[in-house]
Amino acid sequence: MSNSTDQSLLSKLPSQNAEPLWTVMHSMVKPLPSPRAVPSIWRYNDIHALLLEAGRTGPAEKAERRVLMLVNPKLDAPFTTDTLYAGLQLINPGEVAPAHRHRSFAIRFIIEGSGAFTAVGGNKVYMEPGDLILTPKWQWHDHGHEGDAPMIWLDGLDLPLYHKLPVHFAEPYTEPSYPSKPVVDSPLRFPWAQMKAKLDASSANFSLEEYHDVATGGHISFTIGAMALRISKGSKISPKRDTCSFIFHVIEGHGKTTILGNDRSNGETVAWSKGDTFAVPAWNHITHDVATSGGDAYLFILTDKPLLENLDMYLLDSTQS
Ligand code: 1HN
Repeated sequence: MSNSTDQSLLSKLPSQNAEPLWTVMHSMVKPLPSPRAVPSIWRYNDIHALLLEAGRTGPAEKAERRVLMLVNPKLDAPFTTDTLYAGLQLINPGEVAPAHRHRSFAIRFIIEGSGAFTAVGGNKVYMEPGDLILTPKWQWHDHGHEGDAPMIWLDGLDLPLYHKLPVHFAEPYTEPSYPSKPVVDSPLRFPWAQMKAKLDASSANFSLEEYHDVATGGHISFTIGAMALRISKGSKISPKRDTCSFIFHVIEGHGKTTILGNDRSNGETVAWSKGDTFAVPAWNHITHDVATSGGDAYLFILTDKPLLENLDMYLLDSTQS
């Protein structure tokens, strides 16, 4: 087609709400996975101080949830990675974070404090540091605190997905708390002692365990998965890259992670210690390196692997040596 015929054709398209694919094909269909998120770390020391400051200014119900969102520097809230949201939430003794339910799936990984509970679907589950607690979609949930010091946890949700799939919504409950009864063993609570024992049962230089849905034995949700990783002191591990993005939260220990982009050129090394949270976008090469001094490192990991598997978009880079 000559240039002038092309121009003539192009000029007729807008009125038909049509556009040529051939001028944009290469930017629309990229040669490699192309996450928009970049590697990023949120240091607990810094965010913790800001969260405590937020905790000194007014009750939780004022703002519904007292959360500092961990926002990827290349994206807007609620994107921590392209698919995952994380935030740090604080509740003070005596406060109630009022009951609501939403179409997104949520997890909480407890960082510090004691005496607070989350009530999910009528079951009141007390939270202890290291616990993973699930809030399946559309379950009424509220948080309360019967202890005497601020309680802090990491929230993880699949919220970013619903920017491109805008069918997500939330409903408030008519009362601040949904009627609930305390439960000791909940299928929604995964105590740290149990997970740590599984990780420690291996004598290899690392061990990785997924949290499984108690009823199905599969992933904890259709969208979000959770794992825990132990890396022995003095060990360096380089898992193969895949199409998943990850949020790592340091439970114990210290080390550093090198995160390299598609072509291994735009690398970044983040040094981490207890309480820090860092984001790794899809298709990045990573190496975790745990110092010889100190103990083994324990990391909690949030991933979008279930989502990618359900979409048949999970791919492991088999070319990596
Ligand atoms: C939510 O319901 C909670 O229940 C925390 O604690 C964070 C972020 C976005 C949407 C809903 C909670 C949230 C959230």
